Amino acid sequence: QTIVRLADYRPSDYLIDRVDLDVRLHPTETRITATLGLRPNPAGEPGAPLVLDGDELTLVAIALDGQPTGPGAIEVTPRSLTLHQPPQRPFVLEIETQVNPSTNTKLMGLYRSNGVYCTQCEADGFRRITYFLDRPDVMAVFTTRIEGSRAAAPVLLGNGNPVAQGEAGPGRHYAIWHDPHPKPAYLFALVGGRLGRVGSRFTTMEGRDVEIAVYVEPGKEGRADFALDAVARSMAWDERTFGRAYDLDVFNVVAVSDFNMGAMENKGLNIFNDKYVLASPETATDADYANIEAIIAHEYFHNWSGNRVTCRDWFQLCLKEGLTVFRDQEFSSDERSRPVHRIAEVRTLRARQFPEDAGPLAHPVRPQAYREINNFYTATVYEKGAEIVRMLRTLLGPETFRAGMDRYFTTCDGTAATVEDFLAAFAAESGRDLAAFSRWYAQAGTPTVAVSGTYDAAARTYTLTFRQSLPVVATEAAAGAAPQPLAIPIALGLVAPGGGPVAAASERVRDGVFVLDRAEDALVFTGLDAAPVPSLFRGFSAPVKVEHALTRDERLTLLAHDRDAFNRWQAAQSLAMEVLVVRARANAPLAEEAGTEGAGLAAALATFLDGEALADPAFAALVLTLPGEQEIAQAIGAEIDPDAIWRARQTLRVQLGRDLGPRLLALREALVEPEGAPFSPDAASAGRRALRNAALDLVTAADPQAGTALALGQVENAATMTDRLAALATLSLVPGAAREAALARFGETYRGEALVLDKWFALQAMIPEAGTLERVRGLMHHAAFSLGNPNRVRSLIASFSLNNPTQFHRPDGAGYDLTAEVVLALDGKNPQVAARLLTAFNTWRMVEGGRRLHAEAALRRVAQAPGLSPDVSDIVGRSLA
Ligand code: HT7
Ligand code: ZN
Repeated sequence: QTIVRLADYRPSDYLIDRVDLDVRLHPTETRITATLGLRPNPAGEPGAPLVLDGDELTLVAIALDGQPTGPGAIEVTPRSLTLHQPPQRPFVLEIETQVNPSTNTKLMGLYRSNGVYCTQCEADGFRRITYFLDRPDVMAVFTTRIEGSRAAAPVLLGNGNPVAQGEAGPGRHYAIWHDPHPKPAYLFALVGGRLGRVGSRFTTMEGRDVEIAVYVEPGKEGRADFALDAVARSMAWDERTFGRAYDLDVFNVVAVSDFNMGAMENKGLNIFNDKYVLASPETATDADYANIEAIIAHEYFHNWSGNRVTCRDWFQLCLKEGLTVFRDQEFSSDERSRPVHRIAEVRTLRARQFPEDAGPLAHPVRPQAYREINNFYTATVYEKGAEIVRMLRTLLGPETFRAGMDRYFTTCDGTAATVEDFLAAFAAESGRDLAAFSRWYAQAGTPTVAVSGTYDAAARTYTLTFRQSLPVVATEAAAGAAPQPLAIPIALGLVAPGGGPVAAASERVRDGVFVLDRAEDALVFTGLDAAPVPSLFRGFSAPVKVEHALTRDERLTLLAHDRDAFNRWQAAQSLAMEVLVVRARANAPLAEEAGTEGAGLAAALATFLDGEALADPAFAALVLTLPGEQEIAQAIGAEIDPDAIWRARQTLRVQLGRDLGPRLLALREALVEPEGAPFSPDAASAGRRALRNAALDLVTAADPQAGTALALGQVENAATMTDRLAALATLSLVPGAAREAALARFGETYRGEALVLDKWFALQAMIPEAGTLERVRGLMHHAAFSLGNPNRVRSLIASFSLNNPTQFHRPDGAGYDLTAEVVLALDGKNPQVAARLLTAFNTWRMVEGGRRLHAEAALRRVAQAPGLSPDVSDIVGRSLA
């Protein structure tokens, strides 16, 4: 397996300006004729051979400028087609290939999902359709003729605008699509199948009348309306917020049930995992609605951040993904509740990206080397990449940031850009030197900022000292070079001990932001009559770990009085974390109370709930949610015992449930939806459901019997899938006949609903009990389960391996064995999904010795298996390095 290095980038020797594709769809023998308009690249090496990429293709015919190629002129290997002496002027290559969409289980290139022909070309799937210069800096204007059976594929969709359609012989028809915007091959797509449609129109700010449509499995059109509406809202938001308008006459979204990721931003033809399109109150939870809205927005926003301005090479992936995640987060914050959304973002970052940054798969947001690019669609590139863009806005302020974005879009429109191009736009707009800031892209690992505060009563000053330390991370490209200080924006404020803001000044704080851009620095506030309570990293202004020894009272002050909602939530989390870490480190037994600290937290939460739970139920639900097991593990750092963590968390849940019980029950009553009230997936309604269900969960932890009765009633009578599933999840934690009967009934009720059964699989796979492993093995034989469908694998297996720490890390190693077994069974079918599952071992070096030995043995078994895919071989190699 070769290593690709950023430092080795050089432009392509040839360019492709125009591609005419003629695709004759057939279940097993699809023929593709590609007519490529090529020319030597002035920036390339003159006279170099033309090497086109290919993968699992059958070459049928090839012609150069209309003539057959002479003997020895071309050379075909399994992964390439080389033309040894290409003309040094513009020329045309016509290539006919054949592929089999029905046996394409990798779900890359052209494949069939439920009988629907569809494509996935990012990152390198187009080479599985035809031989091509399959790299993002080769951009062409595509015209696609798609021909198929009228019965099997009445709907034929391509990129761009439709230009013609008609008969193509007995029982066959065709459609021609033309995309005027030059694009890299990874943005190519086509769809052919029997599909239902919902549609609407949107008039852009430039006056373009756009036809929007969402295509789904026939009969499920009623579940596509929310997604359709989300498209129109996304279009309007991008115009309002970034001045970006849509640029084609049609925008199509197609939902398919077999998809390796969430969705794909193909130009004018977004293809989605149906999980992120289909929604009805009876089948989708509030979280599903929020995800659908966010992913629809994300893919739509790529039309500018990714498609109009694309990436020069795959090292620049964060340029489109980090920026687009930032844009979709902003959209969701505007459409929903900003603080609640920010907390959700940070929880994801801490649960997924921080562990990645601390483990063997750590890499910079812009990696410097890779073996398999498909393994770099990571939380680091996406989520930390988004945090970098957010920090840029915090550093520069919203106006300059917006001006920088405008400059970036304008100057880079139609190009394949780099991170340097992106930063240059902001440097030019702000006049700032962004050198220290740019290190965020290059240095892996989560920085720690240690803070201490001292009050000098005589001088009436308060001094905050900050010290940043950066982990030394050895990556594929570098053996762990000494990291350089980063520019870290610290949004901060001071709170008076009894609440209220403190009017103290420091000239180094501008618009509430102090920039720490050296290893150590101090900030002096003057004119203070008493020691304030510092509120630091407001809104989580930088993706760092903060070491700041606040007292319990100071944290309680922030929880009660800080004007920054994120830090109020953070204060409650920190109070809980202290209790959890102490108990887990001490390997404390399961108990009914977590000592005086636990009681103190319960008392603080009681005051908080009394004061404002009903004013903002979504926020209150988050305040009541304890840090997750992964996050507690990160806080402990080494020699982790996942069972001790679970016991610590469970003990605190029991105590909160007991101490807050009457309040929680009263809140449940107060938040009941009036009978017959119409369903709304909006943030306020979802927040009320979230608090009711958080209350149910804690009440049940403290009193399983009473909680079971409540939960059983809710499972039976719930009006929404949110409430039904939440009650079932609560029940799933109480062993016994009631749980088993409820699970069985749910499974039976939703027998024909694959996406609902996925929730049922996931919930069972996450039960923190020794019997879960056998339960999962049993469910692998369920009629609805299939290793061939990524959603099923993610629901059942990945939920177990990634979201059930006590059972994945079973002391006997059986959780590791199951995961390794599935990875190997899956690798031959779908290497991308297999490799992603294997990342569950990311934390293996952090667990205590006995488990560590088992994990290492399982990883070595995977490593030694014959015929591993590059995907799995890359992950296992880095995990063991
Ligand atoms: N840009 C898309 C990434 C993607 C993908 C990558 C590898 C293999 C399959 C894939 N499907 C989609 C999705 C996005 O981030 O918008
Ligand atoms: Zn994306």
